[in-house]
Amino acid sequence: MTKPLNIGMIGYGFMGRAHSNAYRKVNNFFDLAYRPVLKAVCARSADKAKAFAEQWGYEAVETDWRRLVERKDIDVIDICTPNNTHAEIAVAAAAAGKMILCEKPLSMNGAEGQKMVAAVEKAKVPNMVWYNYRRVPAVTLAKQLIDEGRLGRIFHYRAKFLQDWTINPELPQGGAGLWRLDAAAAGSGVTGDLLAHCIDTALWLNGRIDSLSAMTETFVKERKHNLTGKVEKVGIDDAAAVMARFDNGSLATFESTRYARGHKALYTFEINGEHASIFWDLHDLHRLQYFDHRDQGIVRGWRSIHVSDGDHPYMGKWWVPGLQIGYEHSFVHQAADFLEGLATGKPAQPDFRDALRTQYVCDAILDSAKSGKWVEVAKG
Ligand code: SOE
Repeated sequence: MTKPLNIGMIGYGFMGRAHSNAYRKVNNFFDLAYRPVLKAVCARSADKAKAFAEQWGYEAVETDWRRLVERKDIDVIDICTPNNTHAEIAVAAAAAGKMILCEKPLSMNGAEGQKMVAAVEKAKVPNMVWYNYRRVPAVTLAKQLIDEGRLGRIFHYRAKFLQDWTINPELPQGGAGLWRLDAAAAGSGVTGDLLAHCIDTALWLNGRIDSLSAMTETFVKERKHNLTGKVEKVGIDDAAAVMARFDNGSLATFESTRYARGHKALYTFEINGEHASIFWDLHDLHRLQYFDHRDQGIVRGWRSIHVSDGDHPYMGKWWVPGLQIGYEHSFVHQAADFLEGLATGKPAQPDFRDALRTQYVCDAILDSAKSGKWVEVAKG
């Protein structure tokens, strides 16, 4: 018998769908002690909440997140709202004793993130941040290969996340769908939205980042604001380029932009070690490229590992060897790991404290870009 875990979802956008889909599928593929129940969805617009509830199978709707948080029949609050609302909701949910799953980035900045960490740790409620790319099987395999020591000493970490959807200067900022362009709602631009993914993966695979130097640029300086109807200054970073030093002595470069014409979501990373290198590309997400210098010379070369066999991470739970899965499954895996963590008492990562480390790196990037100086990353 699985134990029901009642979900209260706040928000109904892209991530509301990705998480709801994960809750619906997870028990079909993973044997778990807990089973998410889509109890209630909350949105300010009753019509939109109702339509979402109908489409995804939520039992009830709320239009005020405070009511949802106070409901006795809700076990987990899932925060899928714009970044500027994460902290207030999470602190209230923790005080009400709810488990919290929060969409990335954790918060607008490190200071806000600290309050969220303090709230969940004081309330001792399970918590997690949805950095889903860790759970793409090829990325999890990269972690396994690194942890097994196959790369040896690591020299370089190189990551990029490139998009092109904000090049049009007529695109407004603010409101549903476009809050990512509004600094008041998002906190930052590509740094918190895209680089945060690269940083989360990097910290997981290669450890702490000690210091960095960054530049950012806002290419379109003014955009009409959807909420005020006026042309307003754009406060987000449209592009960021970062040089960083890891605690293990390796060097990194990170780049992110929404102005790379032709790239829709090109997240790539390459890691070069003493013995071996790995490369991963979100557009080809089921493959891990691996080069091992210890191979016999005449056959040495880059191997393209199709991460779809039963002994690859997570893959034994899906179809048969050779048949691949995709983006949505990374959320199913993260939900499975969270539920597994509840059962075993070994919490799934990244929890709020772990995700705060990414926030500190984001803060350092924005500070360095502003000051033009090399900066130390806050420790935590
Ligand atoms: C932005 O376009 C975005 O949707 C991010 O917000 C997501 O976190 C990323 O995974 C894909 O791109």
